Amino acid sequence: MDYVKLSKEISYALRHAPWEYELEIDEDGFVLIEQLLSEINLSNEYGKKITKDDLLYINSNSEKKRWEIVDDKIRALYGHSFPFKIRKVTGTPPDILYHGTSHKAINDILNKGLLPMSRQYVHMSTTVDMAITVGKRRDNNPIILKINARKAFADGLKFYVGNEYVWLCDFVPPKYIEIVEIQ
Ligand code: HQG
Repeated sequence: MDYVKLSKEISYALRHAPWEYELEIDEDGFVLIEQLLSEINLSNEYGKKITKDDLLYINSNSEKKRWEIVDDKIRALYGHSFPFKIRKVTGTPPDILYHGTSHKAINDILNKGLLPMSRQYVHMSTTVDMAITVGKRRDNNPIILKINARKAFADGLKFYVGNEYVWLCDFVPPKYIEIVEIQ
């Protein structure tokens, strides 16, 4: 059973293309597990019928908590790109957040700020290590940015809760961003 492949397919459906799976998605990003599974199981791609237990297994064994499963519903906690912007809960962020990015993007980010690009929100990490992991998806030697979330929040910027390690913003202006020198 290829759980990595299944995990990617579920995240793809919940974050990027609910319509491809004929999912009704509510404004908080939730869909009915039954609806999702009946679409996933149409293809028989995984050699067995996928059940809610498979989703619970993936979510509890992943180092990143990508989804939230509540009763008969599931949603992605971050990463969305479809045009209808889902409602996220605002919160008080940690004083400092981090963002791992590429050498290619750094000048634009320092000039224009962090933009959501193809996603609904800008994603930030609570730890340098996680920001390094995120940044390595785009650059072998990523640049790590430190976000002065305390100041930005005090100035009225909204922060939204992703999960324990991920915070979201609509946009982060350059004045709250500085490069972290990694030893
Ligand atoms: C960059 C994955 C130019 C930004 C990850 C990033 C994360 C700019 C890229 C989550 C820019 C967007 C999200 C600007 C930002 N000019 N480039 N003004 N502002 N950028 O993938 O944060 O494993 O949409 O630095 O691990 O990299 O899938 O966002 O390089 O948690 O669960 O534009 O997705 O999670 O890239 O990653 P992304 P991200 P999963």
